[in-house]
Amino acid sequence: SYGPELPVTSPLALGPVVSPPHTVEGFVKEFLHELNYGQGVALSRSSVNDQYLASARAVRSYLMAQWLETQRRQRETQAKSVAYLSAEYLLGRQFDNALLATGLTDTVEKGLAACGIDIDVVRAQEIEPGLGNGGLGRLAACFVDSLASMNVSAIGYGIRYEFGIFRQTFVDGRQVEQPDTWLDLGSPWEVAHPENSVQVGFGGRTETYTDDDGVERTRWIPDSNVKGIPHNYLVPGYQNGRVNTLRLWSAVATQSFDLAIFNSGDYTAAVRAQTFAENISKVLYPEDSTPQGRELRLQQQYFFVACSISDFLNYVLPADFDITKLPERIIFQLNDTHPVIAIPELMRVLVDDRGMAWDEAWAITQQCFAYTCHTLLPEALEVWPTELLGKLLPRHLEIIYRINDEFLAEVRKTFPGDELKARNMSIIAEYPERSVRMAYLATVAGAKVNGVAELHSQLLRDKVLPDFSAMWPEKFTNVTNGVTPRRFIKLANPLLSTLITDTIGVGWLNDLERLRELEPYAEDPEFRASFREVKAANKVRLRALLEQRDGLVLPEDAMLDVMVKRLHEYKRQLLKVLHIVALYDLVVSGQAKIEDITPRTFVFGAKAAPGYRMAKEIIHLINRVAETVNNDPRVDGRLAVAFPPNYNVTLAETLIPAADLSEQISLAGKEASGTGNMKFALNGALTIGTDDGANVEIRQLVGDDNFFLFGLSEPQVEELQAKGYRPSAFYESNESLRRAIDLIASGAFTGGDREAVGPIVGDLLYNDRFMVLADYQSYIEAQERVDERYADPDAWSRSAILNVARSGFFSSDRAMTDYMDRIWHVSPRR
Ligand code: HBZ
Repeated sequence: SYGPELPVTSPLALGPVVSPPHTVEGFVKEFLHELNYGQGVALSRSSVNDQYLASARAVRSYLMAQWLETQRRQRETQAKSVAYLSAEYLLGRQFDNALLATGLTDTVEKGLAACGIDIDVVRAQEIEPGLGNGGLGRLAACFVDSLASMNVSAIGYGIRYEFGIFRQTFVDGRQVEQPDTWLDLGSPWEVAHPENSVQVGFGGRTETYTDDDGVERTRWIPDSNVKGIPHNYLVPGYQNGRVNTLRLWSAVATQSFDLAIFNSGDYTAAVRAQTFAENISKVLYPEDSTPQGRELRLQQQYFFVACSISDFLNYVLPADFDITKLPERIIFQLNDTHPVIAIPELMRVLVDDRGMAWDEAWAITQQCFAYTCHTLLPEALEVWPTELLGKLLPRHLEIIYRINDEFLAEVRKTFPGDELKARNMSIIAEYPERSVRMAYLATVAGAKVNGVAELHSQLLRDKVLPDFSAMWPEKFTNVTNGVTPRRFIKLANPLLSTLITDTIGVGWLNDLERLRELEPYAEDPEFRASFREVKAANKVRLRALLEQRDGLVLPEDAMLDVMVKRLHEYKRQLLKVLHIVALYDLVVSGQAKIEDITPRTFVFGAKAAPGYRMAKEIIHLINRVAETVNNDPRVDGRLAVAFPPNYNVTLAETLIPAADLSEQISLAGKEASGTGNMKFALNGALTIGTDDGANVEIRQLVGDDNFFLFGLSEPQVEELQAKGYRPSAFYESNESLRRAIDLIASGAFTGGDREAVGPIVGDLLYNDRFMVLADYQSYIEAQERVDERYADPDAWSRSAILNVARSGFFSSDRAMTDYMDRIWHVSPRR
C-alpha cells in the first residue's frame, strides 16, 4: 500500500509470498543466509551478537511473509481499523514472543543447536526496547499483542526513541541514570522506510486567503519542518497467521529544515538545525506522572501524531478514498492526553488541506477519536500554555479556540445563566496561566472517554470530569485494563503453563476465562504439590538470575514478598519500608524471637523520575535498609531485602512468576488501575492491597478469602482529608509505628546520618499527602494474616491456585473485546 505501485504481471507475482519452510532445515538455511550475507560473517567467526542478529532476522522473515499476506487481505477488505496512538510502547524482548507466535520455538532451538549455538545465549543477547515509562507504555504493548492475536485490523503508532527509559544504576545506594543505548548493537526487528517519510511543520504563522471558488480559507505557513521516517515493527498474533504493524517514527532534518538559514548560506548553522530536528525523537521523557510542559515534549507529541495521521490518510487508505467516510474506516484511540494534539491536526488536514467545511470536518473528527485517561492525580493532567502552543503550532491553537468557542456556546445552552459552569468547563484555563487543558479537549472531541478500572472510571466521572459527565453521560465508559497471557504466563512462566495445559488441555492462552477449569484442583493435594513445585522452581530460577545479573544472593526457602512498579509517593513504597523496619525492630530490640518471624525476602524494583527528589530519597532509604538488614547477623538471613537495579520488562518476566506475595498498596483513589497486580495474580501470588484501581476487581473475582485487603477506602480517605489529616497523631498513638520511624530518624540505617533521612521523616510526620501513617496499623495487621496463611502451605496453595483460576478476566484479550464493543465498534476478522 506504500508509495506508487508498479504492478508486475509475471506468474511469480501471483499468489501469496512464500514463507521460508517451518522446518529445522528451513530455519538453518534462513539463519545462515542472514549470518553470511546479511551480517557478512562466517559461522565459524561469528560473535554472539552476530548470531543473535541473524537469528532475529531469520525469524523476522517468517513474520514478514505473514505480514505481507495480512496487508494484502486488509487492502482487499478495507475493514475498519483501530489506530492506537501512544507516545510509549514498553515492548520487552521480541525474540521469544516471535517464536511463540509463529510456533517456531523448537525448530529454532534445534536449528541453532545444529549450528553449535545455545538458544539461551542468543536470547540473552537481546536488549529490550524500553520505549515507555511504566504501566501506560506496557499496556499499549499488551494491547497491540491482543489485537493481533484476536485477528483485529489494527495499527499502533508511536515514536522510535533513540534512547528509551534510562538504565538505572545505584551508586552508594542512590539512583544514577545512564542512557539506554538500545540501538547500539543493531535493531533486527525493525524495517525502516526512509523512502516513505512524512514532512511535519513547526512554528511560523497562519494567513487567510480566498480560494478559486471565492471561499475564505486559512493556511499554515510553518517556518521549519522535519521529516518523519517510519520504522515498522511486526506484531504477530498468537499462532493465527496475522501480523499487524507497529509504526514508530524517527525524526530527521529535511533539506529545507530552516529555509532562512540555508538561504543565508550558513552551513554550520544549517547543520546545527539538523541536530535540532533529530532531537525530537532522541529520548523518552522519563516522567511517568508529572508532565514537565517542555517544548520538546510538545514537539514529540505533534511530530508523531502528524506523521501518523498523514500516513493513515495518504498511504494506508486507498488513493481514491472518499474522506467523508473516514469514520467507517478508522478509530484513533488516544492513549492518555499525549496524542491529543491529533484532534486539531485532523481538523487542520480536513479543513485547510482538503477544503472541507468546518462543521462537516468537526462531525467527522468527533467520530474518529476516543480517549483513555490513566490517572486521577491533578498534577498529571496535561496542560499546555497557549503561548508555547501558539508559537509552535499557531494554526492548531486557532482551531482549539474555535472548538472551544462552539463548545462553550453549547454549554451555555445546556446550563443557561451558569457562567461559572462555562468557565470551569472551558478547554482554555485562565489560571495560573492561559493554557489548554488537553483532557478537556479530548473529552469534547472524543466519541468516548474511558477510565482503566471500574473505580477509576467512576472517580473520573465524579471527580475529574463531573460537568462533562453530566452533560454527556453516554460518552463515559469503563474498560478495565488487562495483560497479555502470552508474554506474562506462557513465556514468563513455562512451568505453570505446562501444568495448566496438562490439567485443562490446550486453548486457554487465547481464551483465558478457561482458567476457571482449574478451580476444582485447588482442593486436589496432588495438584497443590505440583503447583508448589512450580513456584519453588521459579524461585530457583530467580535466585540464579539475580546472582548472575547483580551479584545478589537471596536466601533459600523464604516467602518472596515483591513490590515492583515506578517509584512514586502515591504508590507508597514507604509503607513497605515501614513494615520491614518494624519487623527488623521486633527482632533486634528483643520483642520477638527470630524463630517467630516468618522468613521473608522483600524484593523491590523501581525507577524514579530523574527530577523527582523525594522518590530518589526513598530509593536511597530502601537501599540503606537493605544493606543494614542483610548484614545484621541478628536477623540471620530470615529477613532479607533485595533491590535489583534497572527493573524492566525482562526482569519482571522472571520476578513475577517467583513471587508469593504481591504488594499493591497505593492510597485508595490514586492508582488508576495497575496491571502488575494482574500479572502477579495470574502467576499465583496472593495480593496484599488496598481497595484501589483494579485491586477492587481482583478481590471481587478471587474472593475475600484469597486477598489481603487493608487500609482506608476512597470515601474514607476523602472524609479524613476533609476533617483534617494529622499524621503525627498516628505516630504518637501507635507504638510500633513510632519505633519504626524513630529508628529510621535515628540514622540506624544511614550510618548515624540523620540528615540523610530528614526529608522523608519530616514529610511523613508533617505532610504525608498519601496517608502512609493512617494505613500503617491496618497494613501490619494484614501482614499478620499473610503470615498465618503462609504457615499453612495447603491453605496458601489453595488461595494461590484460586487466584490463577479466577483471574482470566484480566487478559488484555478481554479488554480488547470491551473496547471493540463499547468504543470502537469493530469486530475481529474471521
Ligand atoms: O497507567 C498508569 C497508571 O498509573 C496505572 O494505574 C495504570 O494501570 C496504567 C495503565 O492504564 N499510568 C502511567 O503509566 N503513566 C505514565 O507512564 C505517564 C507517562 C508520561 C506522562 C504521564 C504519565 O507524561
